[in-house]
Amino acid sequence: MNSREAEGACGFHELRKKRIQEIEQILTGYLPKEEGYQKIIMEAMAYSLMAGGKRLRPMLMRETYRLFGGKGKVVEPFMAALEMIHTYSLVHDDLPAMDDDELRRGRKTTHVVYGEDLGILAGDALLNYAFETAASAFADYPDESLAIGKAVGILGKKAGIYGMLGGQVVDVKETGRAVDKDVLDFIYALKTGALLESAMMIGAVLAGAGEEEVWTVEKAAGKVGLAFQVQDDILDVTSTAEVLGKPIRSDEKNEKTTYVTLLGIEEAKKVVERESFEAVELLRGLPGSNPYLEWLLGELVHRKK
Ligand code: GRG
Repeated sequence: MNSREAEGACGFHELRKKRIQEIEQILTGYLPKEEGYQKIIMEAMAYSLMAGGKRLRPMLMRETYRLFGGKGKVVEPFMAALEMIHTYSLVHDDLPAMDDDELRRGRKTTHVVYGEDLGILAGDALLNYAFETAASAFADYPDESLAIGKAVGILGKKAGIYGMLGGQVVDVKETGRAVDKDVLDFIYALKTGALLESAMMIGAVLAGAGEEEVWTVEKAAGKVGLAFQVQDDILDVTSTAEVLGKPIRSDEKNEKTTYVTLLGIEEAKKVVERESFEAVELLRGLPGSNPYLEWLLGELVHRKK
């Protein structure tokens, strides 16, 4: 990296912090009021949603929206909705019936704080409220209802049985058994890739991108998803719980096949580099440009948490 690139990267690091703060303000604004007899569920939703995290999905959504020239606020309810869905998946994944983890985003997991019953309900509440939040865009941005309808469809499909949920089903069913690379790729594409695809596709759709452009974005985001998950596999064996804010060696504990167990760390690193590079190349073929988005995708290759 030369000095000019280093200066630019430093600026991007600062910009990333600012963007995370902006996203957290948006999330706070869309959380339900903590009131009524059921108040505890709103508290549990806020506890899990506002626990930190990289805010990658809403960030990718807004940067893709900007890539296609989007300038409005219609993307904001979708940024919040997607982070709610992502958080619900983490809350449920940590439950005793799934990975049974006590640490997430550097804090006690939701079921540890609120009990298993409310942990389940907090995940359900976040999923349901995500769609209430996304649907609120119809009333708030009536002139953009066609794109909003498409975005809601993408959100539902990519979170559901043809997306994250479907991937999690195969993951759970295959836990404790060795799987081949085709099945592993299926799990990764759905469990991890689908939400990242929805982030970037929704950003594109809301900014008015055409069908072919949205398809290119989906393909690029699929590569980001694979790179992201393989890096997750690598960090699970190379990092620490303090840095990750969640337990390490969880794949070994859960007897899961990963890219590291199949290919070894060095080959897995090459996959991360290759997929990220190809994702950026695909985005560069699109009409607009967003240097911060390109930098962010590069950062994911070298991420430490
Ligand atoms: C329970 C339906 C259901 C799905 C669970 C997402 C998921 C499926 C499980 C979480 C565990 C896991 C390793 C998922 C793969 C995707 C992934 C690496 C999620 C963590 O995302 P980050 O790193 O988390 O963006 P933060 O906390 O930064 O938001």
